[in-house]
Amino acid sequence: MADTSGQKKTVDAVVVGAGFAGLYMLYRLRGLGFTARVFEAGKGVGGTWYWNRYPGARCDVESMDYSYSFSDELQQEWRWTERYSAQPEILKYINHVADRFDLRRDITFSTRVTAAVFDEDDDRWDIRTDTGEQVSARFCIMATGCLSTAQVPDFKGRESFEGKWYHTGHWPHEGVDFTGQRVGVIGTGSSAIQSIPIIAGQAAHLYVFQRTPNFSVPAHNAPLDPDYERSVKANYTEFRRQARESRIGFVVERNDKSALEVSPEERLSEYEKRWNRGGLGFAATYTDLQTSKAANDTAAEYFRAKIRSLVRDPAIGEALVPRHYPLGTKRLCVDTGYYETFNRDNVTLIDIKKSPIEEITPHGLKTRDAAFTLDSIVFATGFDAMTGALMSIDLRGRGGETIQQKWAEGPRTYLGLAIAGFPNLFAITGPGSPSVLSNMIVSIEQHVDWIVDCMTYIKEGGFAAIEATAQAQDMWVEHVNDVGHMTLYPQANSWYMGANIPGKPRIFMPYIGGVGAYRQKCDEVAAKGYEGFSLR
Ligand code: N01
Repeated sequence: MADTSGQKKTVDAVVVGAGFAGLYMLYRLRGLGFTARVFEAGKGVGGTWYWNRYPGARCDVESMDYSYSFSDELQQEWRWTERYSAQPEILKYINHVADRFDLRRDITFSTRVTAAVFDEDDDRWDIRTDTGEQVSARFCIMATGCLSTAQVPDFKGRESFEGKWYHTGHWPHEGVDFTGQRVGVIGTGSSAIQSIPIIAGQAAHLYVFQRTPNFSVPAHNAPLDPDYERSVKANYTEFRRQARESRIGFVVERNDKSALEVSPEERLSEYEKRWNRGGLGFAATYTDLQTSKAANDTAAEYFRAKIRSLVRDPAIGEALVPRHYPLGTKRLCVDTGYYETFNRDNVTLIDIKKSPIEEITPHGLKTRDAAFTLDSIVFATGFDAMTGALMSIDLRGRGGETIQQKWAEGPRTYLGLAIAGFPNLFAITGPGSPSVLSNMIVSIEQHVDWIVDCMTYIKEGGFAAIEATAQAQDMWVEHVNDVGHMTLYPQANSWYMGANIPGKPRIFMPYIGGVGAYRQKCDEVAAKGYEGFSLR
C-alpha cells in the first residue's frame, strides 16, 4: 500500500463494512495479493451481529449451516453449542475469525464511509469517511448488509419522550434491564417476536403495539446434538456442496407434491411434522406454497388454528392471527414461546391497525382510543432493507450520477452485484440477488468468490475497468421481477417490497430464482468472459 506522507492513501480495494461479507472479502483479497482497506462504522466486527443485541436475538438458520465454509480447519475446530446460535455466540465466532486470520490490521473501526465518487480520468474510486480520511481505490466493494439501516418511524412527539427508547437494531452493548418497568414494543416482526417473550419476563408490564400480525413457527431450539455435529463435520464438504446448490442456501426436506394433491389428513400430518421439527423448513412442506394462493391457504389455516390453540383468550388469539397476506410472503418468523407470551397477565396486545398510534408523549404514547404510560419504548420497526445503506452514501458513478438518481424508481443491478454506470464497484448480496431469501453466509461466500475472480481477470487481462452494461442490467431486472411475480410475494406489504418505508418504490427486491440456479448463472457469465459487462 502506498501511503505517501499522510496524503490520500491508495489501495486496490476499499471494502465498506466488516460483517460476515466484509471479513471474508478482506481474507480473499489478501490471499490474492490485493491491497485492501476496510471501513466499519461499529467499534468491532460482526455487522448485523454487532448491532442487533436485543434480548433473544438468535439466528434462525441452524448453526451448522450458518457459518463460513472457506476454511476446513475453522469449520472443524469451531463448536456451536445450540441448534440455533444466539447473537453473543455468533459475535464470538466472527471475532474468532477476525483474530484467527489476523484481519483486524486492515480494518478501520468507528469510521463510516460517507462518499464514494468515481474518477473517470484514472478509473479509480475516491472514498471519504466521517473522520476525514480519503482513500483512492481501484475497486469499491460494498459489504454494507441488507438489513443495516434501522428505521425508527417518525411518530409525532417522538423527541418529547422522557423515558428511554431503543431500536432492536441498535441495542445498547451493555444490555438493558427492564425489571419493574412499563415497556412498549412497537412492531411484531422477527426482532420483536424474539425479544417479546424475554422482555415480558422482565418488565412489570409489556404493551405490544401490533400493526400486522405475523406467522411464526416454533424454533424448538436445543443444545446441539453431538451426534449430528459429528456427522456434519465428517461430511462437511458434501454438506456445503448441497447447501450451495440448494434453493435457499441450506438443505431442508423438500416435498415435490402440491399441497392440493394430497388428502387433508396427509396435509395435516405433514404440517404437524414440520411444526414439531420447527424452523424455516416449514415453508418447503409443499412445492406450491409460495406460488398458489389455494395451496398457501392450507398452510395459513393450519397456522391460524395453531395460534388460536396457543392463546387462552380467544379475542387475543384472533388479534394475533394473520389474515391479509399469504404465509411466508412477509418473512416467516421463528420463535420461542411467542404466542404463549400473550397468556401472561403482564402482557397487553394493542391492535394499532384498528387504533393507530397518534403520538409519542413525554410519558408514553397515545393511540386513537387510549393513552399508555411507558418507562421505555422498544422500536422493533425494522430496516430500510437492501437499499438503505447504499442510498445513505454519497455514491457517484460515471458522469457524476448518484445512486439516488439511478435508483429513484427502485434498485437496478446486474446480478445483484454490479450497477451500470458504477464501474469497478461491487455490492455483496445486493438487491437482485438471493441474499435475504437465503442463508446469507452461503450467498456472501458465493459473491465474494465471484468478485475476486472477476478482479483477478481484470488485473491479469490488463483492463482498467469493468462495468455492467445497461442492457444486461435491464434484462436482469426484468428477470428478477418476472420470477418474483410468479410467486405470491408481491401480495404482501413487506420490506422485501419496500413497503415498510413511506415513499419507497414498490419493487420485489431480492432474486427468488434459487441460490443454486443463481450461482450457475453467475458462473456462466464469468465463463463467457463476463458476459453483460463492458471491459475497458
Ligand atoms: O423488522 P420487520 P425486524 N407503525 O420489518 C412494524 C431479519 N431478522 O427487525 O408489518 C407501526 O420484519 C411492522 O409492521 P408492518 C429477518 O429477515 C432475522 O423484525 O409493516 N408499526 C413490523 O411488525 C427479518 O424479516 C432474524 O405492518 C410499524 C415491524 O414493525 C428482518 O431482519 C431476527 C411501523 C417491523 O418488522 C427484519 O426484521 C431478526 C410503524 N410506523 C430479524 N413501522 C433471525 O435470523 C414498522 N412497523 C432470527
